[in-house]
Amino acid sequence: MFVEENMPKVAVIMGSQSDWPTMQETTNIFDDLNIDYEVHIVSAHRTPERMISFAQNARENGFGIIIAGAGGAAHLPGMVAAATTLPVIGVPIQSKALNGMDSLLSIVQMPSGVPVATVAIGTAGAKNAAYLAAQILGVTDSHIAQAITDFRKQQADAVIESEAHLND
Ligand code: RP5
Repeated sequence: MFVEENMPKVAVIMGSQSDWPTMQETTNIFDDLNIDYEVHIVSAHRTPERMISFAQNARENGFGIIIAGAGGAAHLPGMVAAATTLPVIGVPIQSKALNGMDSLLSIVQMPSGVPVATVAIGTAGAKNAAYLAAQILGVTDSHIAQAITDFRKQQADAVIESEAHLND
């Protein structure tokens, strides 16, 4: 894997092991793009001290961006954002009871001054969290910027290809 010198890692954190099937969509993309990351389970409600400690030490531990997935009363992304000035991307997990609307509203409606970049509910959001983080890193890392450009081209080509099959 090519990792640029001093390139910050991305933290992929989630409130519960049950969030992992969704958040694995994020790490799959980082694997494809050769982006360095760590995964941690950090619960806002069950391990609050661990959450604050993680957020407060994230920068000195080499992280540049935090992606936080949580469901239901999804307080993790907002509380982590409150305890760090690193950019935080929030992924609303698709909950069983309310289909993720609870997660979305818990994450998105932050008070001014403490932003969380909130993506879509569920797997689309988990994937877009990875692409958004990559695009942020791509501002200063030309290899990652090129990898995103290549991905966008493949994606566009796949659309054209899918249309061609309709006329077979
Ligand atoms: C949140 O509560 C987690 O992010 C998870 O989405 C939700 C349910 O957690 P479990 O009861 O499945 O551990 O903290």
